[in-house]
Amino acid sequence: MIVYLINMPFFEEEYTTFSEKWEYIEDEYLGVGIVQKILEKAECEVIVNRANSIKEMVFTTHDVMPDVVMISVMQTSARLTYRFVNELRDSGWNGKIFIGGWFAKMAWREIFIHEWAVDYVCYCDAEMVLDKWICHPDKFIVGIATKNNYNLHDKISINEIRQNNDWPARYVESSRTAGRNTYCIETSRGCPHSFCTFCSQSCGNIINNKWTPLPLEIVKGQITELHNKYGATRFSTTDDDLLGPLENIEERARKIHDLIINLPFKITFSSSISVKAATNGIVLDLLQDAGLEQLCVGFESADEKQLRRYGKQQSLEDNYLAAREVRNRNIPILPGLITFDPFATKDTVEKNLKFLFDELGHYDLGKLTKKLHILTGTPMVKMIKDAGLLRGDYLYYDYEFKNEEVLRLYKAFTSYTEKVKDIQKRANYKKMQHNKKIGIHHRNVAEAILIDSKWEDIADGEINHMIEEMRE
Ligand code: B12
Ligand code: SF4
Repeated sequence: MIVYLINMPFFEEEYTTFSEKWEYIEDEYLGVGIVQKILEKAECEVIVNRANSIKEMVFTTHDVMPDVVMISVMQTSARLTYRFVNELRDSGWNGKIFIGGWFAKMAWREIFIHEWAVDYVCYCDAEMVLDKWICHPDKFIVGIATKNNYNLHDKISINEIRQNNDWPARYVESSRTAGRNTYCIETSRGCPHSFCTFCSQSCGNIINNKWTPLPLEIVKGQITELHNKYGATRFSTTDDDLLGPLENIEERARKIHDLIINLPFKITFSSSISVKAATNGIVLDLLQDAGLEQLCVGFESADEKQLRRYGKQQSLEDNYLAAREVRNRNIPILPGLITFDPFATKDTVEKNLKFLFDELGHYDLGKLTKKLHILTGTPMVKMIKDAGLLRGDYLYYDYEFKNEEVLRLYKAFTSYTEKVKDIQKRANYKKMQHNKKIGIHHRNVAEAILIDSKWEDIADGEINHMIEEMRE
Protein backbone atom coordinates (compact mmCIF):
# COMPACT_ATOMS: atom_id res chain seq x y z
CA MET A 1 0.00 0.00 0.00
CA ILE A 2 1.31 3.46 -0.88
CA VAL A 3 0.49 6.14 1.70
CA TYR A 4 0.96 9.88 1.36
CA LEU A 5 1.25 10.97 5.00
CA ILE A 6 0.55 14.59 5.85
CA ASN A 7 0.94 16.37 9.14
CA MET A 8 -1.23 19.47 9.26
CA PRO A 9 -0.49 22.25 9.95
CA PHE A 10 2.56 22.81 7.91
CA PHE A 11 2.36 26.60 8.14
CA GLU A 12 4.35 28.65 10.59
CA GLU A 13 2.25 30.17 13.34
CA GLU A 14 3.19 33.76 13.96
CA TYR A 15 3.58 33.43 17.71
CA THR A 16 6.18 30.76 17.31
CA THR A 17 8.62 33.39 16.19
CA PHE A 18 8.42 35.73 19.11
CA SER A 19 7.40 33.64 22.09
CA GLU A 20 10.21 32.28 24.23
CA LYS A 21 8.44 28.92 24.43
CA TRP A 22 9.89 27.90 21.13
CA GLU A 23 13.45 28.13 22.24
CA TYR A 24 13.03 24.82 24.02
CA ILE A 25 9.95 23.07 22.74
CA GLU A 26 10.31 22.58 19.04
CA ASP A 27 7.57 21.54 16.70
CA GLU A 28 8.06 17.79 16.71
CA TYR A 29 4.96 15.67 16.33
CA LEU A 30 5.35 12.23 17.81
CA GLY A 31 1.84 11.07 16.88
CA VAL A 32 2.25 11.29 13.14
CA GLY A 33 5.70 9.69 13.46
CA ILE A 34 4.08 6.75 15.24
CA VAL A 35 1.58 6.41 12.38
CA GLN A 36 4.52 6.36 9.95
CA LYS A 37 6.31 3.64 11.93
CA ILE A 38 3.19 1.44 12.09
CA LEU A 39 2.69 1.77 8.34
CA GLU A 40 6.33 1.03 7.59
CA LYS A 41 6.36 -2.01 9.88
CA ALA A 42 3.38 -3.30 7.88
CA GLU A 43 5.47 -2.80 4.72
CA CYS A 44 3.51 0.12 3.36
CA GLU A 45 5.43 2.60 1.26
CA VAL A 46 5.14 5.92 3.11
CA ILE A 47 5.71 9.21 1.38
CA VAL A 48 5.97 11.88 4.03
CA ASN A 49 4.67 15.28 2.99
CA ARG A 50 7.28 17.98 2.46
CA ALA A 51 5.03 20.40 0.55
CA ASN A 52 3.95 23.57 2.26
CA SER A 53 0.94 24.72 0.33
CA ILE A 54 -2.37 23.14 -0.56
CA LYS A 55 -1.61 23.49 -4.26
CA GLU A 56 1.66 21.63 -3.89
CA MET A 57 0.01 18.90 -1.82
CA VAL A 58 -2.68 18.38 -4.43
CA PHE A 59 0.06 18.21 -7.06
CA THR A 60 2.10 15.71 -5.01
CA THR A 61 -0.96 13.49 -4.55
CA HIS A 62 -1.42 13.27 -8.32
CA ASP A 63 2.29 12.72 -8.74
CA VAL A 64 2.72 9.83 -6.27
CA MET A 65 -0.76 8.34 -6.78
CA PRO A 66 -1.04 6.84 -3.30
CA ASP A 67 -3.64 4.28 -2.30
CA VAL A 68 -4.50 6.52 0.58
CA VAL A 69 -3.82 10.06 1.74
CA MET A 70 -3.49 10.06 5.54
CA ILE A 71 -3.72 13.33 7.41
CA SER A 72 -3.01 14.10 11.05
CA VAL A 73 -5.15 17.04 12.12
CA MET A 74 -5.23 19.30 15.16
CA GLN A 75 -7.97 21.80 15.84
CA THR A 76 -5.82 24.69 14.63
CA SER A 77 -5.49 23.08 11.21
CA ALA A 78 -9.06 21.80 10.80
CA ARG A 79 -10.23 24.48 8.39
CA LEU A 80 -7.11 24.15 6.29
CA THR A 81 -7.59 20.39 6.14
CA TYR A 82 -11.19 20.83 5.08
CA ARG A 83 -10.03 23.09 2.25
CA PHE A 84 -7.35 20.64 1.23
CA VAL A 85 -9.79 17.71 1.10
CA ASN A 86 -12.19 19.73 -1.06
CA GLU A 87 -9.50 20.98 -3.41
CA LEU A 88 -8.06 17.48 -3.72
CA ARG A 89 -11.48 16.11 -4.67
CA ASP A 90 -12.11 19.04 -7.04
CA SER A 91 -8.84 18.21 -8.76
CA GLY A 92 -10.34 14.86 -9.74
CA TRP A 93 -8.50 12.64 -7.25
CA ASN A 94 -10.83 9.94 -6.00
CA GLY A 95 -8.55 7.72 -3.94
CA LYS A 96 -9.01 7.14 -0.21
CA ILE A 97 -8.61 9.84 2.41
CA PHE A 98 -8.03 8.94 6.05
CA ILE A 99 -8.00 11.46 8.91
CA GLY A 100 -6.67 11.08 12.44
CA GLY A 101 -5.24 13.16 15.30
CA TRP A 102 -6.84 15.25 18.03
CA PHE A 103 -9.30 17.08 15.82
CA ALA A 104 -10.51 13.72 14.52
CA LYS A 105 -10.78 12.36 18.06
CA MET A 106 -12.96 15.26 19.12
CA ALA A 107 -14.93 16.03 15.97
CA TRP A 108 -15.32 12.75 14.05
CA ARG A 109 -19.11 12.97 14.14
CA GLU A 110 -19.10 16.57 12.90
CA ILE A 111 -16.77 15.54 10.07
CA PHE A 112 -19.37 13.09 8.77
CA ILE A 113 -22.37 15.26 9.61
CA HIS A 114 -20.79 18.02 7.52
CA GLU A 115 -20.16 15.54 4.74
CA TRP A 116 -16.42 15.84 4.41
CA ALA A 117 -15.32 13.90 1.34
CA VAL A 118 -13.20 11.54 3.43
CA ASP A 119 -13.37 7.78 3.76
CA TYR A 120 -12.04 7.06 7.25
CA VAL A 121 -11.73 8.96 10.51
CA CYS A 122 -9.74 7.46 13.38
CA TYR A 123 -10.98 8.61 16.78
CA CYS A 124 -8.36 6.89 18.93
CA ASP A 125 -4.62 6.28 19.05
CA ALA A 126 -3.24 4.64 15.92
CA GLU A 127 -1.51 1.84 17.86
CA MET A 128 -4.95 0.49 18.74
CA VAL A 129 -6.39 0.13 15.27
CA LEU A 130 -4.14 0.92 12.36
CA ASP A 131 -2.67 -2.59 11.98
CA LYS A 132 -6.18 -3.99 11.83
CA TRP A 133 -7.19 -1.44 9.21
CA ILE A 134 -4.15 -2.13 7.02
CA CYS A 135 -5.19 -5.81 6.83
CA HIS A 136 -8.96 -5.27 6.60
CA PRO A 137 -9.80 -1.75 5.41
CA ASP A 138 -13.33 -2.80 4.51
CA LYS A 139 -14.30 -4.26 7.89
CA PHE A 140 -16.13 -2.43 10.69
CA ILE A 141 -13.35 -1.42 13.07
CA VAL A 142 -14.14 0.08 16.46
CA GLY A 143 -12.05 3.27 16.57
CA ILE A 144 -12.30 4.02 12.85
CA ALA A 145 -15.54 5.57 11.58
CA THR A 146 -16.62 5.72 7.96
CA LYS A 147 -19.30 7.63 6.09
CA ASN A 148 -21.48 4.51 6.07
CA ASN A 149 -20.98 3.33 9.62
CA TYR A 150 -20.30 6.41 11.76
CA ASN A 151 -23.78 6.22 13.29
CA LEU A 152 -22.99 2.77 14.61
CA HIS A 153 -20.04 4.02 16.66
CA ASP A 154 -21.33 5.08 20.03
CA LYS A 155 -20.55 5.10 23.74
CA ILE A 156 -20.28 1.31 23.64
CA SER A 157 -17.54 1.37 21.00
CA ILE A 158 -15.70 4.09 22.87
CA ASN A 159 -15.87 2.02 26.04
CA GLU A 160 -14.63 -0.98 24.14
CA ILE A 161 -11.55 0.97 23.09
CA ARG A 162 -11.03 2.10 26.66
CA GLN A 163 -11.21 -1.46 27.92
CA ASN A 164 -9.08 -2.98 25.20
CA ASN A 165 -6.43 -0.32 25.33
CA ASP A 166 -3.17 -2.10 25.89
CA TRP A 167 -0.75 0.77 25.56
CA PRO A 168 2.11 0.67 26.55
CA ALA A 169 2.23 -3.00 25.56
CA ARG A 170 1.72 -1.79 22.00
CA TYR A 171 4.26 1.01 22.38
CA VAL A 172 5.63 2.14 19.02
CA GLU A 173 8.54 4.50 18.83
CA SER A 174 8.00 7.53 16.62
CA SER A 175 9.94 8.01 13.42
CA ARG A 176 12.69 10.66 13.86
CA THR A 177 14.81 13.01 11.85
CA ALA A 178 18.36 14.13 12.53
CA GLY A 179 19.45 17.65 13.38
CA ARG A 180 17.11 18.79 16.15
CA ASN A 181 18.27 20.79 19.16
CA THR A 182 15.65 19.11 21.29
CA TYR A 183 13.99 15.73 20.92
CA CYS A 184 10.52 14.97 22.27
CA ILE A 185 9.99 11.85 24.32
CA GLU A 186 6.91 10.29 25.85
CA THR A 187 6.99 8.95 29.38
CA SER A 188 3.22 8.59 29.80
CA ARG A 189 -0.15 9.09 28.10
CA GLY A 190 -3.26 10.87 29.27
CA CYS A 191 -3.90 13.28 32.07
CA PRO A 192 -4.69 12.22 35.65
CA HIS A 193 -6.75 15.38 36.31
CA SER A 194 -8.85 15.55 33.15
CA PHE A 195 -11.55 17.93 34.26
CA CYS A 196 -10.49 21.12 32.53
CA THR A 197 -13.40 22.52 30.58
CA PHE A 198 -11.25 23.77 27.69
CA CYS A 199 -9.08 20.70 27.14
CA SER A 200 -9.42 17.73 24.80
CA GLN A 201 -8.08 15.41 27.47
CA SER A 202 -11.12 16.02 29.63
CA CYS A 203 -13.47 14.35 27.14
CA GLY A 204 -11.52 12.82 24.25
CA ASN A 205 -9.36 10.74 26.52
CA ILE A 206 -9.73 7.12 25.59
CA ILE A 207 -6.95 5.83 27.79
CA ASN A 208 -7.73 3.62 30.81
CA ASN A 209 -7.57 5.42 34.12
CA LYS A 210 -6.71 8.64 32.28
CA TRP A 211 -2.95 8.42 32.89
CA THR A 212 -0.72 5.53 31.92
CA PRO A 213 3.00 5.59 32.57
CA LEU A 214 5.50 4.13 30.18
CA PRO A 215 7.90 1.68 31.90
CA LEU A 216 11.08 3.57 32.64
CA GLU A 217 13.21 1.00 30.83
CA ILE A 218 11.46 2.09 27.62
CA VAL A 219 12.01 5.75 28.47
CA LYS A 220 15.68 5.00 29.03
CA GLY A 221 15.77 3.15 25.72
CA GLN A 222 14.33 6.18 23.88
CA ILE A 223 16.83 8.58 25.43
CA THR A 224 19.78 6.29 24.79
CA GLU A 225 18.81 5.64 21.20
CA LEU A 226 18.27 9.33 20.44
CA HIS A 227 21.62 10.10 22.04
CA ASN A 228 23.47 7.38 20.17
CA LYS A 229 21.84 8.18 16.83
CA TYR A 230 21.71 11.97 16.89
CA GLY A 231 23.86 13.04 19.84
CA ALA A 232 20.72 14.31 21.60
CA THR A 233 21.24 15.72 25.09
CA ARG A 234 18.16 18.00 25.33
CA PHE A 235 14.73 16.47 25.66
CA SER A 236 11.19 17.70 25.99
CA THR A 237 8.62 15.33 27.44
CA THR A 238 5.28 15.46 25.65
CA ASP A 239 3.41 14.19 28.72
CA ASP A 240 0.40 16.15 29.83
CA ASP A 241 1.69 15.48 33.30
CA LEU A 242 5.11 13.92 33.79
CA LEU A 243 4.32 12.61 37.27
CA GLY A 244 0.73 11.34 37.17
CA PRO A 245 -1.67 10.98 40.12
CA LEU A 246 -0.68 13.02 43.15
CA GLU A 247 -0.32 10.02 45.48
CA ASN A 248 2.71 8.79 43.56
CA ILE A 249 4.45 11.96 42.39
CA GLU A 250 7.43 11.70 44.70
CA GLU A 251 8.03 8.07 43.78
CA ARG A 252 7.76 8.76 40.04
CA ALA A 253 9.99 11.85 40.33
CA ARG A 254 12.60 9.83 42.22
CA LYS A 255 12.56 7.05 39.62
CA ILE A 256 12.92 9.53 36.77
CA HIS A 257 15.70 11.28 38.67
CA ASP A 258 17.60 8.03 39.25
CA LEU A 259 17.19 6.98 35.64
CA ILE A 260 18.60 10.26 34.34
CA ILE A 261 21.51 10.70 36.70
CA ASN A 262 22.63 7.13 36.04
CA LEU A 263 22.83 7.65 32.29
CA PRO A 264 26.39 7.53 30.99
CA PHE A 265 25.90 11.05 29.52
CA LYS A 266 24.36 14.25 30.85
CA ILE A 267 20.99 15.46 29.62
CA THR A 268 18.66 18.38 30.27
CA PHE A 269 14.91 18.37 29.82
CA SER A 270 11.68 20.34 29.79
CA SER A 271 8.49 18.89 31.28
CA SER A 272 4.93 19.64 32.35
CA ILE A 273 3.72 18.88 35.84
CA SER A 274 0.54 19.88 37.66
CA VAL A 275 0.34 22.92 39.92
CA LYS A 276 -0.22 20.68 42.92
CA ALA A 277 2.92 18.69 42.09
CA ALA A 278 4.82 21.97 41.73
CA THR A 279 3.94 22.88 45.32
CA ASN A 280 6.04 19.90 46.43
CA GLY A 281 9.63 20.97 47.07
CA ILE A 282 10.96 17.40 47.13
CA VAL A 283 9.62 16.80 43.64
CA LEU A 284 11.09 20.03 42.31
CA ASP A 285 14.48 19.30 43.86
CA LEU A 286 14.56 15.84 42.32
CA LEU A 287 13.68 17.12 38.86
CA GLN A 288 16.09 20.01 39.05
CA ASP A 289 18.90 17.76 40.22
CA ALA A 290 18.16 15.46 37.28
CA GLY A 291 18.61 18.31 34.76
CA LEU A 292 15.23 20.02 34.51
CA GLU A 293 15.87 23.12 32.42
CA GLN A 294 12.30 24.29 31.88
CA LEU A 295 9.11 23.56 33.75
CA CYS A 296 5.64 23.94 32.22
CA VAL A 297 2.85 24.42 34.76
CA GLY A 298 -0.82 25.08 33.98
CA PHE A 299 -1.64 27.83 36.48
CA GLU A 300 -4.19 29.19 33.97
CA SER A 301 -5.58 31.93 36.21
CA ALA A 302 -5.02 34.00 39.33
CA ASP A 303 -8.74 34.45 39.84
CA GLU A 304 -10.77 31.96 41.86
CA LYS A 305 -13.90 32.16 39.69
CA GLN A 306 -11.96 31.82 36.46
CA LEU A 307 -10.10 28.79 37.85
CA ARG A 308 -13.42 27.11 38.66
CA ARG A 309 -14.80 28.01 35.23
CA TYR A 310 -11.80 26.30 33.68
CA GLY A 311 -12.47 23.27 35.89
CA LYS A 312 -8.94 23.38 37.29
CA GLN A 313 -8.26 21.12 40.23
CA GLN A 314 -5.90 23.36 42.13
CA SER A 315 -6.81 26.24 44.46
CA LEU A 316 -5.60 29.79 44.11
CA GLU A 317 -3.34 29.17 47.12
CA ASP A 318 -1.78 26.22 45.28
CA ASN A 319 -0.98 28.54 42.38
CA TYR A 320 0.78 31.03 44.64
CA LEU A 321 2.61 28.33 46.58
CA ALA A 322 3.79 26.57 43.42
CA ALA A 323 4.97 29.88 41.95
CA ARG A 324 7.00 30.56 45.10
CA GLU A 325 8.56 27.08 45.20
CA VAL A 326 9.54 27.25 41.55
CA ARG A 327 10.90 30.77 41.81
CA ASN A 328 12.90 30.03 44.97
CA ARG A 329 14.76 27.42 42.96
CA ASN A 330 15.25 29.66 39.92
CA ILE A 331 13.68 27.05 37.67
CA PRO A 332 12.87 28.62 34.29
CA ILE A 333 9.12 28.42 34.05
CA LEU A 334 6.77 28.27 31.11
CA PRO A 335 3.48 29.10 32.76
CA GLY A 336 0.11 28.19 31.31
CA LEU A 337 -1.89 31.36 31.91
CA ILE A 338 -4.97 32.33 29.96
CA THR A 339 -5.20 36.10 29.95
CA PHE A 340 -8.34 36.38 27.84
CA ASP A 341 -11.47 34.25 27.79
CA PRO A 342 -15.08 35.19 26.88
CA PHE A 343 -15.97 35.93 30.49
CA ALA A 344 -12.77 37.77 31.44
CA THR A 345 -13.09 41.09 33.18
CA LYS A 346 -10.61 43.90 33.59
CA ASP A 347 -10.11 42.57 37.09
CA THR A 348 -9.20 39.02 35.96
CA VAL A 349 -6.84 40.30 33.26
CA GLU A 350 -5.17 42.53 35.82
CA LYS A 351 -4.90 39.76 38.42
CA ASN A 352 -3.47 37.31 35.90
CA LEU A 353 -0.83 39.71 34.64
CA LYS A 354 0.07 40.71 38.19
CA PHE A 355 0.52 37.04 39.05
CA LEU A 356 2.69 36.58 35.99
CA PHE A 357 4.87 39.61 36.67
CA ASP A 358 5.04 39.61 40.47
CA GLU A 359 4.87 35.94 41.39
CA LEU A 360 6.62 34.38 38.42
CA GLY A 361 8.85 37.25 37.31
CA HIS A 362 7.78 36.33 33.80
CA TYR A 363 7.42 38.84 31.01
CA ASP A 364 6.85 36.79 27.86
CA LEU A 365 5.24 39.01 25.25
CA GLY A 366 2.96 36.20 24.05
CA LYS A 367 1.13 36.17 27.39
CA LEU A 368 -0.30 39.67 26.88
CA THR A 369 -2.61 38.44 24.15
CA LYS A 370 -2.97 34.82 25.26
CA LYS A 371 -6.53 33.92 24.38
CA LEU A 372 -8.41 30.76 25.23
CA HIS A 373 -8.69 28.37 22.26
CA ILE A 374 -12.15 26.82 22.07
CA LEU A 375 -11.75 23.19 21.12
CA THR A 376 -14.59 21.33 19.44
CA GLY A 377 -16.14 18.73 21.73
CA THR A 378 -15.09 20.35 25.00
CA PRO A 379 -17.53 21.61 27.69
CA MET A 380 -16.37 25.18 27.05
CA VAL A 381 -18.25 25.23 23.74
CA LYS A 382 -21.61 24.82 25.45
CA MET A 383 -20.77 27.28 28.19
CA ILE A 384 -19.98 30.01 25.66
CA LYS A 385 -22.86 29.10 23.38
CA ASP A 386 -25.32 29.34 26.27
CA ALA A 387 -24.01 32.81 27.01
CA GLY A 388 -24.63 33.81 23.38
CA LEU A 389 -20.95 34.61 22.84
CA LEU A 390 -19.91 31.76 20.55
CA ARG A 391 -18.86 32.61 16.99
CA GLY A 392 -17.29 30.62 14.18
CA ASP A 393 -17.99 26.92 13.78
CA TYR A 394 -16.68 23.48 14.70
CA LEU A 395 -13.71 24.02 12.38
CA TYR A 396 -12.58 26.85 14.56
CA TYR A 397 -14.75 28.45 17.20
CA ASP A 398 -14.21 32.04 18.12
CA TYR A 399 -16.09 34.19 20.59
CA GLU A 400 -16.94 37.69 21.67
CA PHE A 401 -15.95 39.11 25.00
CA LYS A 402 -18.83 39.64 27.37
CA ASN A 403 -17.15 42.67 28.83
CA GLU A 404 -16.51 45.72 26.64
CA GLU A 405 -13.55 46.92 28.64
CA VAL A 406 -11.89 43.56 27.97
CA LEU A 407 -12.29 44.12 24.25
CA ARG A 408 -10.46 47.43 24.61
CA LEU A 409 -7.67 45.72 26.52
CA TYR A 410 -7.40 42.92 24.00
CA LYS A 411 -7.18 45.35 21.10
CA ALA A 412 -4.57 47.45 22.88
CA PHE A 413 -2.42 44.44 23.80
CA THR A 414 -2.67 43.15 20.25
CA SER A 415 -1.74 46.49 18.83
CA TYR A 416 1.27 46.77 21.16
CA THR A 417 2.35 43.23 20.26
CA GLU A 418 2.25 44.08 16.56
CA LYS A 419 4.32 47.17 17.21
CA VAL A 420 7.01 45.45 19.25
CA LYS A 421 7.23 41.93 17.94
CA ASP A 422 10.00 42.51 15.41
CA ILE A 423 12.12 43.95 18.17
CA GLN A 424 11.34 40.97 20.38
CA LYS A 425 12.32 38.69 17.52
CA ARG A 426 15.65 40.51 17.28
CA ALA A 427 16.11 40.08 21.02
CA ASN A 428 15.37 36.36 20.69
CA TYR A 429 17.89 36.14 17.88
CA LYS A 430 20.47 37.69 20.22
CA LYS A 431 19.55 35.05 22.83
CA MET A 432 17.93 37.70 25.02
CA GLN A 433 14.50 36.05 25.16
CA HIS A 434 14.70 35.52 28.93
CA ASN A 435 16.33 38.86 29.59
CA LYS A 436 14.27 40.57 32.28
CA LYS A 437 15.59 44.02 31.33
CA ILE A 438 13.89 43.60 27.97
CA GLY A 439 10.79 42.00 29.45
CA ILE A 440 10.20 44.70 32.03
CA HIS A 441 9.38 47.11 29.20
CA HIS A 442 6.50 44.87 28.13
CA ARG A 443 5.30 44.99 31.71
CA ASN A 444 5.49 48.79 31.82
CA VAL A 445 3.41 49.08 28.66
CA ALA A 446 0.91 46.46 29.88
CA GLU A 447 0.42 48.41 33.09
CA ALA A 448 -0.10 51.63 31.14
CA ILE A 449 -2.71 49.89 28.99
CA LEU A 450 -4.47 48.60 32.09
CA ILE A 451 -4.87 52.09 33.52
CA ASP A 452 -5.93 53.40 30.11
CA SER A 453 -3.31 56.13 30.04
CA LYS A 454 -1.78 57.26 26.77
CA TRP A 455 -0.09 53.94 26.30
CA GLU A 456 1.11 54.56 22.73
CA ASP A 457 3.54 57.26 23.87
CA ILE A 458 4.69 55.11 26.75
CA ALA A 459 5.16 52.18 24.37
CA ASP A 460 7.35 54.27 22.06
CA GLY A 461 9.53 55.24 25.00
CA GLU A 462 9.81 51.66 26.26
CA ILE A 463 10.62 50.37 22.78
CA ASN A 464 13.48 52.87 22.53
CA HIS A 465 14.83 51.64 25.86
CA MET A 466 14.61 48.08 24.59
CA ILE A 467 16.60 48.94 21.51
CA GLU A 468 19.25 50.64 23.65
CA GLU A 469 19.50 47.62 25.93
CA MET A 470 19.97 45.34 22.97
CA ARG A 471 22.90 47.48 21.79
CA GLU A 472 24.71 47.22 25.15
C1 B12 B 1 3.34 18.20 23.20
C2 B12 B 1 2.13 18.97 22.74
C3 B12 B 1 2.34 20.11 21.98
C4 B12 B 1 3.71 20.51 21.50
C5 B12 B 1 4.15 19.64 20.36
C6 B12 B 1 3.01 19.16 19.51
C7 B12 B 1 3.05 17.68 19.36
N1 B12 B 1 4.08 17.02 19.76
O1 B12 B 1 2.11 17.10 18.91
C8 B12 B 1 3.52 21.98 21.07
C9 B12 B 1 4.05 22.85 22.18
C10 B12 B 1 4.18 22.36 19.76
C11 B12 B 1 2.02 22.08 21.00
C12 B12 B 1 1.41 23.18 20.46
C13 B12 B 1 0.05 23.35 20.42
N2 B12 B 1 -0.86 22.54 20.95
CO1 B12 B 1 -0.42 20.87 21.78
N3 B12 B 1 -0.19 19.32 22.73
C14 B12 B 1 0.83 18.57 23.06
C15 B12 B 1 0.40 17.33 23.87
C16 B12 B 1 0.58 17.64 25.36
C17 B12 B 1 1.11 16.05 23.53
C18 B12 B 1 1.11 15.68 22.04
C19 B12 B 1 1.63 14.28 21.90
O2 B12 B 1 2.78 14.07 21.58
N4 B12 B 1 0.79 13.30 22.20
C20 B12 B 1 1.17 11.90 22.13
C21 B12 B 1 0.99 11.39 20.70
C22 B12 B 1 1.48 9.96 20.61
O3 B12 B 1 -0.39 11.44 20.45
P1 B12 B 1 -1.08 12.19 19.22
O4 B12 B 1 -0.23 13.29 18.71
O5 B12 B 1 -2.46 12.52 19.60
O6 B12 B 1 -1.14 11.05 18.09
C23 B12 B 1 -1.87 9.85 18.24
C24 B12 B 1 -3.34 9.93 17.83
O7 B12 B 1 -3.89 11.22 17.81
C25 B12 B 1 -3.41 9.24 16.51
N5 B12 B 1 -3.14 9.99 15.30
C26 B12 B 1 -2.54 11.18 15.13
N6 B12 B 1 -2.49 11.51 13.84
C27 B12 B 1 -3.06 10.51 13.14
C28 B12 B 1 -3.29 10.35 11.79
C29 B12 B 1 -3.92 9.20 11.35
C30 B12 B 1 -4.15 9.02 9.89
C31 B12 B 1 -4.33 8.21 12.27
C32 B12 B 1 -4.98 6.97 11.79
C33 B12 B 1 -4.12 8.38 13.63
C34 B12 B 1 -3.49 9.53 14.06
O8 B12 B 1 -2.39 8.27 16.65
C35 B12 B 1 -1.26 8.87 17.28
C36 B12 B 1 -0.42 7.84 17.96
O9 B12 B 1 -1.06 7.29 19.07
C37 B12 B 1 -1.10 17.22 23.47
C38 B12 B 1 -1.97 16.51 24.46
C39 B12 B 1 -1.80 15.01 24.26
N7 B12 B 1 -1.52 14.31 25.30
O10 B12 B 1 -1.89 14.47 23.15
C40 B12 B 1 -1.46 18.67 23.24
C41 B12 B 1 -2.52 19.05 22.19
C42 B12 B 1 -2.30 18.13 21.00
N8 B12 B 1 -2.22 20.42 21.84
C43 B12 B 1 -3.28 21.10 21.65
C44 B12 B 1 -3.27 22.47 21.29
C45 B12 B 1 -4.62 23.19 21.32
C46 B12 B 1 -2.10 23.11 20.92
C47 B12 B 1 -1.96 24.57 20.49
C48 B12 B 1 -3.04 25.12 19.60
C49 B12 B 1 -1.81 25.35 21.78
C50 B12 B 1 -1.90 26.84 21.67
N9 B12 B 1 -2.92 27.39 22.29
O11 B12 B 1 -1.11 27.44 21.05
C51 B12 B 1 -0.59 24.54 19.77
C52 B12 B 1 -0.80 24.29 18.29
C53 B12 B 1 0.47 24.15 17.57
C54 B12 B 1 0.24 24.04 16.12
N10 B12 B 1 1.24 24.42 15.37
O12 B12 B 1 -0.81 23.64 15.65
C55 B12 B 1 -4.53 20.30 21.85
C56 B12 B 1 -5.18 19.92 20.53
C57 B12 B 1 -6.67 19.98 20.66
C58 B12 B 1 -7.39 19.52 19.45
N11 B12 B 1 -8.62 19.15 19.69
O13 B12 B 1 -6.90 19.49 18.36
C59 B12 B 1 -4.00 19.10 22.71
C60 B12 B 1 -4.77 17.80 22.54
C61 B12 B 1 -4.04 19.56 24.18
C62 B12 B 1 -5.39 20.08 24.64
N12 B12 B 1 -5.37 21.13 25.40
O14 B12 B 1 -6.44 19.61 24.37
N13 B12 B 1 1.42 21.05 21.57
S1 SF4 C 1 -5.44 21.22 30.76
FE1 SF4 C 1 -3.85 19.86 31.52
S2 SF4 C 1 -4.63 19.26 33.57
FE2 SF4 C 1 -6.38 20.01 32.41
S3 SF4 C 1 -7.33 18.17 31.49
FE3 SF4 C 1 -5.93 19.14 29.98
S4 SF4 C 1 -3.98 18.04 30.20
FE4 SF4 C 1 -5.22 17.66 32.06
